[in-house]
Amino acid sequence: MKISPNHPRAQSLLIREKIVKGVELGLTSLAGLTAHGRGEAFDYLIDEKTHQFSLNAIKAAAAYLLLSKHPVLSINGNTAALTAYEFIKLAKVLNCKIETNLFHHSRKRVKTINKYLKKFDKEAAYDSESLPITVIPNIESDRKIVLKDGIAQSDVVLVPLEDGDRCQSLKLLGKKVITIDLNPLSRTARSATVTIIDNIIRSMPQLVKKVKSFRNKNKDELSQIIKNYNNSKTLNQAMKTIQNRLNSLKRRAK
Ligand code: PTJ
Repeated sequence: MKISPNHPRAQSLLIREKIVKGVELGLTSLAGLTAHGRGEAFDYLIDEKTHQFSLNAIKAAAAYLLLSKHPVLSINGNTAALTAYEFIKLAKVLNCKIETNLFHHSRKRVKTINKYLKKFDKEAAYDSESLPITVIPNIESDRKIVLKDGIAQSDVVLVPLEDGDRCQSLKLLGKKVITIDLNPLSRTARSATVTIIDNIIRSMPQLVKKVKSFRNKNKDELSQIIKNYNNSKTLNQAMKTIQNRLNSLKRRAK
């Protein structure tokens, strides 16, 4: 669909087109479209911008990723459609790999996503189809299937647009979990180590930039950034922002 740049919701419609394209390419599930709609609603509530609380979370996420001995970037159908290229860039800067892990699992979609990533960079993604797998406990969905040398071995995992139970299980396994989720009320947002409450379209490029700019910091400086970060505060600030926006919209409607 051709979207006029003069349309008042042009940016949002362009992002929507990326998700639709993701479905057409076989990257994104049909359920991914509704998940995107939920994200859009929350994006509207935070005024479709990156707030200071998200920038603080991005800083903490960059510090965790740089201090990690074995970071893994978990990609799904929605994140592949929206930010595959940023995933590749982040994997390159961190010298780590991307693991495809799906909620609505199908071997075909895993293959399609891996092939898509390999078009950008041959080395960026794990070869999920041929590597040994294992199962992480306490997860109902097929998200429990992970790579033995990938997520199973990781100490820090980036799991954006997650559905909830895997984040809690990964935490129970002692891993640090970084998520990007527009909904500060979601189970993932509430149980992650670091929650970036922002649209992945806006936050992934900023995360890549932050990791690049923090590369020269020493361990003590990175640890201090982590020490200064408080995820409950981030969630509360996001909810306060939503509350203020609703109040201001209410005043305008009078
Ligand atoms: O590709 P699959 O099979 O692994 O499935 C991926 C989805 C996203 C469909 C699956 O993980 C799922 O059902 O997720 P949920 O439970 O709908 O949660 C997704 C969360 O991401 C929700 O809290 C949304 O608000 C949020 N979200 C959606 N779009 C964006 C977003 N957050 C940031 N940026 C977005 N663009």
